Amino acid sequence: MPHTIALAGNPNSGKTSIFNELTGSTQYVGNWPGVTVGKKEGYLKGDKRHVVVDLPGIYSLSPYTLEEVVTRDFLLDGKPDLIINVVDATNLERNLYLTTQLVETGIPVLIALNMMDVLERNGDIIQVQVLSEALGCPIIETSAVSRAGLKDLVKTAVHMVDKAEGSGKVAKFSTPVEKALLQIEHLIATLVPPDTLRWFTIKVFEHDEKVMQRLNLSDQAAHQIATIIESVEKSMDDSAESLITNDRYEYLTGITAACHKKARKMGTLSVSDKIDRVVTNRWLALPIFFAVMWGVYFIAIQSVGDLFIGWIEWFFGDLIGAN
Ligand SMILES: Nc1nc2c(ncn2[C@@H]2O[C@H](COP(=O)(O)OP(=O)(O)O)[C@@H](O)[C@H]2O)c(=O)[nH]1
Ligand SMILES: [Mg+2]
Repeated sequence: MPHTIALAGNPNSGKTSIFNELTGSTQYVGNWPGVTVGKKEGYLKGDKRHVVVDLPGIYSLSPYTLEEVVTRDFLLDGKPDLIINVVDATNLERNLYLTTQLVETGIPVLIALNMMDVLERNGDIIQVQVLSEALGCPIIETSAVSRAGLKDLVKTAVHMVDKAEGSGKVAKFSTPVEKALLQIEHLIATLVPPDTLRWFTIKVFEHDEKVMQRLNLSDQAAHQIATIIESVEKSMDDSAESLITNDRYEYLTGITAACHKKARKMGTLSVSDKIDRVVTNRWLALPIFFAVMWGVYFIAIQSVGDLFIGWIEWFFGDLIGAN
């Protein structure tokens, strides 16, 4: 049986570009069972021991879109040996929001930090070692268009699959949320594989209907869980789902603040920033202001004004005066 490597990430992060480079002509294109979401599969080039699957692009593992459901069902039931999480380096925080959820599935995660060419062109810097340690996942910097880093990516992926290396570090939430998660964990621990327990626990806390159906809890357990969630929602005055979202972003902001330096050079300023720089310049601001005011006066009085006066004279003098 070949090992399975799943490519997961946000839409437009470069999954399909990387998939094409990894699999070459061995790819097979079909649909996921029962839905019209495209599925691409193929062997690693020259290596029939590893199958790569290109998963649909998603922002989160919630149950709201078909793509999210297809992806999470595949991760939980298809049991891939490794996830290559393709991360758009130019949109780090938003992409890592999904990464934290992939790590929770208990499947080992290798990050392909893609679009490095764009990041470098912008002059931004990501301290990859710091990020890798914070997430507990190996990171390979890649650029799918120039193929930079792809050989390293394959080598590391195969190594991780062979060694069956463990999963990354899970995000920590605020104390009241962690307390509730611990209580829920005890109630569902015997119902799910140990590796996936963190993921299921968070989903139960978020009232994820699909997960609740799947777990088929006893009435008593369901009631206990409802009470746990209600008590946190009441004390924190927020819904369980948004507590998780907010804590997740807070956790990520802490990580990215430590490893991501954004350049703000003249060459990378937006057009409106560039205009701002000129019109608010200490020496140029007043002359520009007077020039603009003179321009407005000139247009209003000289050209448009003359035109109006001409019309009025014609209307009263020629048209009415003639009668
Ligand atoms: N500059 C640059 N563009 C990339 C890179 N990877 C992918 N792209 C481009 O980004 C777009 C989205 O890529 P695609 O592979 O379709 O993303 P997917 O939605 O994750 O499958 C395409 O136009 C790619 O050519 C990269 O590393 N650098
Ligand atoms: Mg794609």
